[in-house]
Amino acid sequence: MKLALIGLPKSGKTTIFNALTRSEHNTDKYGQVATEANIGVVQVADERITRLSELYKPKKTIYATIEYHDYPGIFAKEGDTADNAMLSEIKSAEAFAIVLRGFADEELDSIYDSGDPLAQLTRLEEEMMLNDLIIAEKRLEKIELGYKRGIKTPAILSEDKALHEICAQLQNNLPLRSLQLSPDEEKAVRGFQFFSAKPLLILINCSEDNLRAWDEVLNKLHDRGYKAYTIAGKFEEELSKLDTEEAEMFMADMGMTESIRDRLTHWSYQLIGYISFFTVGADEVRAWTLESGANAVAAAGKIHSDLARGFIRAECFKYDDIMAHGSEKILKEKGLFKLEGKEYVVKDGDIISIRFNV
Ligand SMILES: Nc1nc2c(ncn2[C@@H]2O[C@H](COP(=O)(O)OP(=O)(O)O)[C@@H](O)[C@H]2O)c(=O)[nH]1
Ligand SMILES: [Mg+2]
Repeated sequence: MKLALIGLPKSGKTTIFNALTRSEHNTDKYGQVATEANIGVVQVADERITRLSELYKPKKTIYATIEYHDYPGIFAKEGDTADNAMLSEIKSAEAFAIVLRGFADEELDSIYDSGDPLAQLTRLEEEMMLNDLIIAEKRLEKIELGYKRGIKTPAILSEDKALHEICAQLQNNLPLRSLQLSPDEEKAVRGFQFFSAKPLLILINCSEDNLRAWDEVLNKLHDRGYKAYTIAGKFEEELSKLDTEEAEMFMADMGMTESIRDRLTHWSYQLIGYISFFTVGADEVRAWTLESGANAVAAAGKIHSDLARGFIRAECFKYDDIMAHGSEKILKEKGLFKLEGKEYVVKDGDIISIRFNV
């Protein structure tokens, strides 16, 4: 999964990125605004993979990963046009974590308007919607020109219809996230990767000693349909530099039960609606991510497109069952080893082997 950290300059994106990836990128308050993204890959801690690996003793054990992209601040000032190449790179992420500055800093207030996270969010959302609107309108103009030259296919008509709905939504100041398109329309405009259609995680970056002070703001955000959380970026960055035992002591003091890595993993899986399924064997025990509700063919496609194309059946058993009984042989005897067809909806914790023929 690719998750983009975005927000206004100096909101604490790199600080949080450092905490997540245990790196030491520059977070100097007076430093130049970065021009390139920092990229880091974080393993998704999953005890089930650890235990499956103990059972199967494979040559390789592969956890799922999240790729974090820490982008330079965008939309700092009204009418600010960020570099288009960077914007399209940002939009290729599966979801955004928007970092809002909640920590007090008068200097930053004076440069970037306001320390009010809700105001920051509004400005980011407005800029994203404006960006989407410009792209949609430009495309509509091109489609019109095409009509004059006789280019009118069913796909273009779907796109045209979708883009009109999209423009209407944006002109009403509503993000595309809340617009329901038909499957055909959705497909026709998928390639645009509209900003305001992406799943959003809101992180209010604040001081570790007033996390609760944000409850009311969080409630407001939840009421408006956002998934929003507080994060003490600087504190987390310092924690990430300690050894495990020391870090756990500090976390216990703060009543924190999970590391920032694990929290962000859960939040982003929840946000996108991801589940995990596993493949096991003597060569490799591996975790895969799948959209909740997806079927066995989609799962096969995650592993390799050949497996989806030549799909015959999925051999399937449950993580809990293999842990309870200890061997696939016993699962077969007990009828817990199933053969599933294309339409089978894969569940979190399924262990799958694809039979295929290409
Ligand atoms: N007090 C406080 N300062 C922070 C926090 N997070 C970041 N900062 C400071 O804010 C400035 C900008 O942080 P940085 O992570 O570089 O922001 P970015 O531009 O969004 O990547 C740096 O001086 C950080 O030390 C925080 O949680 N509390
Ligand atoms: Mg930065």
